[in-house]
Amino acid sequence: MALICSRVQRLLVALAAAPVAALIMFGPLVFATPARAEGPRMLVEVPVAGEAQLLRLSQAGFDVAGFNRDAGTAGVVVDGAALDRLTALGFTYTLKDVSHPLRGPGEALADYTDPAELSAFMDQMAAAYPNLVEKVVLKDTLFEGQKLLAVKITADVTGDHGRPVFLLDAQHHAREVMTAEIAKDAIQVLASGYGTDPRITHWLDTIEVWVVASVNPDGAMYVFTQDNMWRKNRDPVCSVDINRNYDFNWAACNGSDDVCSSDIYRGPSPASEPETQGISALADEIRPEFSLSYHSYGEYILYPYGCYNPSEMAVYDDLGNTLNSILEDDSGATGRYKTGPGWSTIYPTDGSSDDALYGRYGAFAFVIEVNCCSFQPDYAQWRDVTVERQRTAWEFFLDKTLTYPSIQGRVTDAATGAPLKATVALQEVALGHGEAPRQASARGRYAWPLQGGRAYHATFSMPGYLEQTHEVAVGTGPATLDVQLVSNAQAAIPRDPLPGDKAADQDLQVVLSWTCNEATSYEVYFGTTTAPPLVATVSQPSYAPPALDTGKTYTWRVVALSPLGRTSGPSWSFSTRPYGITGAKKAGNPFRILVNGQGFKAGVALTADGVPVPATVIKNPTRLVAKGAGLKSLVPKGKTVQLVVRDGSGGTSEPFAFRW
Ligand code: 0X9
Ligand code: ZN
Repeated sequence: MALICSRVQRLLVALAAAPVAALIMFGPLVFATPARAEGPRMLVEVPVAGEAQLLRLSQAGFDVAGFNRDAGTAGVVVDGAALDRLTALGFTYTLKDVSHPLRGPGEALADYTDPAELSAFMDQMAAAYPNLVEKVVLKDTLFEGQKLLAVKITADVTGDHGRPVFLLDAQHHAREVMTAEIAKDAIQVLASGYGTDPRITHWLDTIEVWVVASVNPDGAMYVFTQDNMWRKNRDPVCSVDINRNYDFNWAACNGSDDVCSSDIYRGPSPASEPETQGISALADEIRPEFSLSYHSYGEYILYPYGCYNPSEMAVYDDLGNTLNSILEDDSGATGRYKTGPGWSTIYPTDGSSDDALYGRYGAFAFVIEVNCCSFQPDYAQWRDVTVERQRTAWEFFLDKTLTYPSIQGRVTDAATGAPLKATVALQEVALGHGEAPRQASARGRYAWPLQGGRAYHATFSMPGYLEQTHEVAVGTGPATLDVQLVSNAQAAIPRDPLPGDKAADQDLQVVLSWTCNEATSYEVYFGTTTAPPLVATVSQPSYAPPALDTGKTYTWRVVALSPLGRTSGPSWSFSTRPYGITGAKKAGNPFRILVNGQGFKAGVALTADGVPVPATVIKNPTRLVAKGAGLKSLVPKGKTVQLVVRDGSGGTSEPFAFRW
C-alpha cells in the first residue's frame, strides 16, 4: 500500500510539473537531451526509419506502445532512465504526454469505459436480453478488486447447442482503452440486432459468440485512476505483461523479459497470472474456431507465431489478406493494415495470447492493432468511427465461421450421446511446432478451417474409446462430419445386428451378423422362444442358422468372449417372410405349375416375372397349383421366370427361378 501511495504522490507531483504545463501552453516540445533522470513515465514519439528500428527499440527493452506508419514515429513509454538510454542510443524524441489518471479532472478521455462501467454494461445487456446474453465470471478475484468477465451471446443462451464458437477479446494491455470500446460495441450490436437484422439473427442462431471486453480490468482501473500509460496487470509481487505470460512458446524467442521492471515482463512461470489462466480455461472449454484479440495502436493484422511462421500459414495468409482488403484504417482506406505473422510483421513476442489460442487450443487466432496514432485517441473524434469500422473485422470472422472451407461437427458417445472432448487429427495437415492436438470443445464441437477443394482423412480419438478415421471431401464451405465414438466397454458388447432388430420379411437363408470390437469368440443363442438356447460358438461375428420357417419370429442374442470377460448383447429379433418357395415343376396336360414351399393359405396369388398367374389353387400350406389358359405363354419353355407368392397385405416370398 505504501508503495502505491508513494507512486500516486510522485505522479501527482509530476502532473503539476513543467512538462505538462509546457505541453498545454506550447504543444509538444522536442528534447534533444533527457529532460529528467527520474520522475513519472512519459510518452515520447521517436522518429524511426521503418519497422527495423521499431524492432531495435523493442529488443533494446523499450516499452513500444505503437507505431505511426505514415509519420514514421514510434510511441514509446519511458521513465527518466529509459529516456537517457534512448538518447544515448542516438534516438531523438518529442514529448507527447506525462502519465496521469485517465479520469483526471477535466480529462476528455474520461469518456472511455472503465471496468466498473463495463461490468455494469454487461449486467444491463444480460437483463435486457436474457435469452441472448449471459454474463460469465472467468476469475472471481484478480489483485485489486476487479473480476475477469465474459459475455456469451447466442440464441437460447442457456441451452446446450454445441454451436461453433467465435471469441473476441480486448484490453490485454490496460492502457489500450479503445479496444474495450470495440468489444463493448460488438456486444451491443449483436444483442440489439437479433430478430431485426437477418445477418445477426442467423449468426446468433448458429454461432456461440464469447466476448471478453477487458482481459486486464485491474490494470484498466489503474489506468483510469492512476496512470494512463499502464500496460501490465496489477500483480503485487511484480506486475506482468499478460500478453507474454501464456503457456505456449513462453520465453521461447527473446520476445519478453525476465526482469520485473520491464513492461514486457513475462511473469515467473507460464500462465502464472489469473488473467491468462482465466482466458486459457475458457479457450480449453469452448475451443473457438476463430478468435480476434484487439490491441492498439499501429494498424496491424497479426497472427501466430511471435517466434516463427505458423503451421497452416496458407489459411492464415488467406484470411488475413482478405480481411485487410475490406478493413478500413483511420484514413478510411482499405488494404493498409500491415498483415502477417507477428514475428515478421511487428516484432518477436513469446507467450502471447494468439500463440496460445492457436498452438494450445486450436483457434485460428488473429490480433488487430487499431488506430494509427495513439492508444488513447480523442474519444469524441475517434470512438464511434473506430468501433464502427471494426465491425467489419468481427463480422468477417462470424461470416467465415459459417462459410469458410472446414471440417466441423460434433463428437459424441455412441451409446449415451454425451459430448466427447475428443482429439481430431488430419492426415494431410502437419502441425509442426509442438502444437497440442486439436480437440473438440466440452460440448463435443470441433471445427477446423482448411484449404478447400480436396479430401482429408480425419482421425478421432479419445482415451477409453475406439479410434475412428473418416475421409471427408471439403469443397468451398464447411463439410459436416458428426462422429459417434464407441467406448471400450461398449466395444466389448455385440451391437449393430443384421438383420436389424425387429426387421420383418427376412429371407429364409438369412445370415446373422453383428459388430463387436474386443471379442475373441462368440456364443450364439438362437430360436423361436424368448430365451433361445445356445446353438453355436463362432470366431467370426456371423452365424448362418439352418433353413428357417416362413412367417416366424426368431429371437437371438450374442455373448462376446474377450479378455474383458463375457459380455452379452441385448436380445434381438426378426421375422421371416410369410411364404417360401422351395421348388416348382410343370405337370401334365393341361399345362400346370406345381409349387412346393411353406405358408401357403387361401387368398395368396402367384406371379411370374411380376405378371399374375391365373387360377392359383391352394392344396395345403406346402403345395400350390397354378393352372388355366395362357399359362404356357406366361412361362414359355426354356425361359427362366421369377415366381413369387404374395398376399394382399404385402407379404411376399423370395423369388424362385423357374424354367421348364
Ligand atoms: O506486443 C504486443 O503484445 C502486441 N502489441 S502492443 O503494442 N499492443 O503491445 C502485439 C502482439 C502480437 N502478437 C504476436 N506477435 N504473436
Ligand atoms: Zn497491446
